[in-house]
Amino acid sequence: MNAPNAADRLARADADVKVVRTACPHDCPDTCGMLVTVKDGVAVKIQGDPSMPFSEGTLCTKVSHYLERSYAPDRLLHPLRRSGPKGAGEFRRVSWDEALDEIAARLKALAASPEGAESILPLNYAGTMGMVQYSSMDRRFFHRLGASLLDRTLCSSAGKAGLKATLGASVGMDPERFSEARLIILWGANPIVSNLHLWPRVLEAKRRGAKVIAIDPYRSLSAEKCTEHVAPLPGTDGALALGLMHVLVAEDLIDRDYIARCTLGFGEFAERLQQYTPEWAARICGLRVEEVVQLARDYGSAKPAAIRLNYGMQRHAGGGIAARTIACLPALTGAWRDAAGGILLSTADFYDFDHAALERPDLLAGRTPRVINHAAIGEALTGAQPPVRAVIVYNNNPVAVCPDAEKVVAGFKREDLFCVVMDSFLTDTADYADIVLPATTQLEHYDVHKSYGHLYVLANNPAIAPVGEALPNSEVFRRLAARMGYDESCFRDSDEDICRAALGSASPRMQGIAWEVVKESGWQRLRVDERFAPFADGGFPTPSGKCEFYSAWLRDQGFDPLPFFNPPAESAASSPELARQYPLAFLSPPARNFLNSSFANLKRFRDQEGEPHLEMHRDDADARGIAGGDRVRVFNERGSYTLRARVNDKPRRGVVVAPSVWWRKFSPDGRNANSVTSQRTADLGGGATFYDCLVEVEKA
Ligand SMILES: Nc1nc2c(c(=O)[nH]1)N[C@H]1C(S)=C(S)[C@@H](COP(=O)(O)OP(=O)(O)OC[C@H]3O[C@@H](n4cnc5c(=O)[nH]c(N)nc54)[C@H](O)[C@@H]3O)O[C@H]1N2
Ligand SMILES: Nc1nc2c(c(=O)[nH]1)N[C@H]1C(S)=C(S)[C@@H](COP(=O)(O)OP(=O)(O)OC[C@H]3O[C@@H](n4cnc5c(=O)[nH]c(N)nc54)[C@H](O)[C@@H]3O)O[C@H]1N2
Ligand SMILES: [Mo]
Repeated sequence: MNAPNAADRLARADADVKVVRTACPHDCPDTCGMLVTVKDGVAVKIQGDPSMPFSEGTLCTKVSHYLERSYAPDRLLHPLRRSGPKGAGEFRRVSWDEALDEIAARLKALAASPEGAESILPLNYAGTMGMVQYSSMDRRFFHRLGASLLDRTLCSSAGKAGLKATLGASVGMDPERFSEARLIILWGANPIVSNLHLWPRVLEAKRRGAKVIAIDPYRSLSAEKCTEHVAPLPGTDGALALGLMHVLVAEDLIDRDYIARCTLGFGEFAERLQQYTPEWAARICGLRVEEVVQLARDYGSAKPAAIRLNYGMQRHAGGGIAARTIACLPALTGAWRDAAGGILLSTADFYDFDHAALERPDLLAGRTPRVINHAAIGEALTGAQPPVRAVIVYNNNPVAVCPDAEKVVAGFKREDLFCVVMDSFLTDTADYADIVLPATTQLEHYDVHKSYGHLYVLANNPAIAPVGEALPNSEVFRRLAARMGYDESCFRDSDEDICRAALGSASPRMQGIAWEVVKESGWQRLRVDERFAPFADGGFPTPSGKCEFYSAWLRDQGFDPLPFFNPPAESAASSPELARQYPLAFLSPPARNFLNSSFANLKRFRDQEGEPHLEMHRDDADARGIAGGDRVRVFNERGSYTLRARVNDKPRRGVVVAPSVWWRKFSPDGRNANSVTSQRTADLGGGATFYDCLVEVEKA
């Protein structure tokens, strides 16, 4: 049990005041523990739970104002029915019964039609990452219905598949050990913005003398504060890793004992590496040869060395193989031997939550519905056969966040598409809905959370009653299931039943972690050592149990079983013709004051971000007659949008950066970064390739 903490002290001090243990629901590796103070049924204060070891009582700039989100003046309070043209955002109030009766009738009719239930598509992602509201009653409902399945590829699936090839699963080093590392590489990672609670650990390591190196085409807020910044061309990280490994082997900076005991395929791999000289890597990456060699020597000689890889680098056509290649590094040098060494992209697969109990895929009863890729939803909504006739959108704002937005909008505009959007706000997507259903925020429902950036299970207790007539996703699907006549008992589970089911696995790491306990304490660490060094002696979750330089899993899918360089689809080297027309690489990474498109509707956060802006290198701006403060138009064959130029030399030459994701309706010309991004998918996992995107920029 956790020691008595601020929650208990506060509660004792004032008997009328209740302090509720909650968890941050957002799609962020930090999954913070939070305390919400409630007075007379109103949440009056939100703070980090000081007892929670990873987030240590601090919240980010966004979630420290979460109460403003829950009580926002533009919260949706009632179900709505469309009264104007699609996209106009004109609605009239209806009752829950009216809304749900109509949805059930439409779904029943589609399921009974010749096209069947596959004409229905759930569109949901990670607006909340709690198991109850993200993947439980909803999945059961759609499995029972036999709807099309959604492949959720918007964020991490290429990198996940890359890790699976090399390490066996989405597993990595414990972020709490970063403070003890002697060298830290922030590889396509900007923790000050997107992984805030790792940052104090990076600073602590730096204070103790560690070198901290950022690898990023953009001098991000974090890169600015590192000891060194290496800025490769976007999408060339795999080549950089191969060049580093060439030097490590050539200069014998490798751990032969670890390699012999804990890795597979070193002989063939070492032979392959011979061709990837530092000269070759430097040419591909647009770096100096000395930069590559020095980085290899730094990495090979500092012990322990920790790599924080983030998902930015895998949003490219070659992103999956790149992540797989980079993940080979710590096994080559034996960095895994130490708890403060290794690589961290995700910790998600250390959690053995019972997903089958949550999602009940058995309700498909042998049916195998088609699978639709979330990253190519524009294509699916405009061209799939048989057509998609109905979409149920929740935890997702596809019109703002999916690539090739003009195609996405064309899909959502279809008069014959029945569209339901469940959200707390009238998003860019909700404007196209036939029926809008008001959703609870994290203060108003139960949930249980894992994390992809630490090793704790967290509970979320409801702090306040739902605002207006809002309902949790789970309750909406419970009520819809009843209307559809689904009588399996799982459709009557309460939210707490679902939390219990999530934690029901018998796996050793889940021992002693039970809903009744975590609900009281707010958090519990997985059953792993305090100084968790997961692969100190191998034991990787791969088929061989070793770190796989040679992957039979990739070979069986028709890929090269050894690491290789898979170039981006849009770059001067890989598509010179295209690059002559559109010479600038366009990156649209997370804005500090938004969480994907969440929070971007609230004035406080928009004010903090200023306005949609494009950061440019002076040479690129000069060549186009652009000065800081000018309105500029970013365009390519897919679309265009306008924003304000900031000439600051933070992106490397040839790269432009537009912090995202702004809502279209809060942008100058009603469009955003995704007007230019593409639906092309990555080499592995069907992943989205938001940052593999060439554009031209001109003065507007
Ligand atoms: N404040 C805030 N926090 C967030 C989010 C947010 O929107 N706002 N989003 C959350 C989500 S959904 C996710 S997935 C996570 C992680 O989100 P990520 O998208 O990984 O974001 P960052 O960690 O900011 O890393 C992005 C960095 O990668 C760089 N980059 C882009 N392309 C390349 C490349 O080819 N090579 C290299 N080396 N670097 C490249 C960008 O310039 C940027 O600085 O963050 C989460 N946290
Ligand atoms: N150009 C560009 N596009 C990107 C990215 C980028 O870096 N650049 N990043 C990509 C990445 S990494 C990701 S993860 C995706 C994220 O894409 P999404 O998962 O769609 O994330 P959000 O934009 O935050 O939208 C989530 C929506 O869910 C709603 N929501 C939150 N909680 C609940 C709930 O309990 N119930 C219901 N019904 N709704 C809820 C929120 O109000 C919000 O409108 O975007 C991707 N798109
Ligand atoms: Mo993401």
